[in-house]
Amino acid sequence: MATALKNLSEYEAFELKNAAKYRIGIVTAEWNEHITSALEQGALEVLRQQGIEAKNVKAVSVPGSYELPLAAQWLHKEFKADAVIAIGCLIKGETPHFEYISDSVAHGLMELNLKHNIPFAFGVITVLTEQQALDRAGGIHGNKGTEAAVTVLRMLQLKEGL
Ligand code: RBF
Repeated sequence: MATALKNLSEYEAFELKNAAKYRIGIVTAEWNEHITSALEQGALEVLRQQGIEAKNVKAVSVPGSYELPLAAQWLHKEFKADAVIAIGCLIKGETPHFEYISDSVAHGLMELNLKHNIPFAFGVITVLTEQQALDRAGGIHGNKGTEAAVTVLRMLQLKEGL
């Protein structure tokens, strides 16, 4: 499956079987939109390759990463998503805001995983520079949106196999 470096961006499609039946939500933050749209495209591409029909995928956007957990919960409750991919890009600035938002989103999404017993992927990149973000949005470190989509499908299959 993954390389020695656990880069799921180059996953082998055949290892994800019978994914077509799932309903998947994607919520993408608009801050650093040039990065988050590339991550979203990476996630959508995985779902398409896995044969998930467009009617079973709901992609919505929110203003910023801080809004991701609530909208992710709505995708589960209103759209009946079996799993949700939350996508955002936090670039560290000069104030502690970055830490507050990163912590809140990470904890908020983890809480949703355990509260609803389904995968809510942390497709949020938290970086120091824009270049680090570009490197992870289809650059030298792969596409973390692709990896988040592979992750939720793998988690759904893991649960099904238990
Ligand atoms: N949202 C992001 O998704 N990425 C950021 O890098 C980001 N930086 C922010 C920096 C400051 C100083 C503020 C006030 C907000 C920032 N936000 C960012 C927006 C945040 O996630 C949220 O949308 C707003 O705080 C409104 O709840």
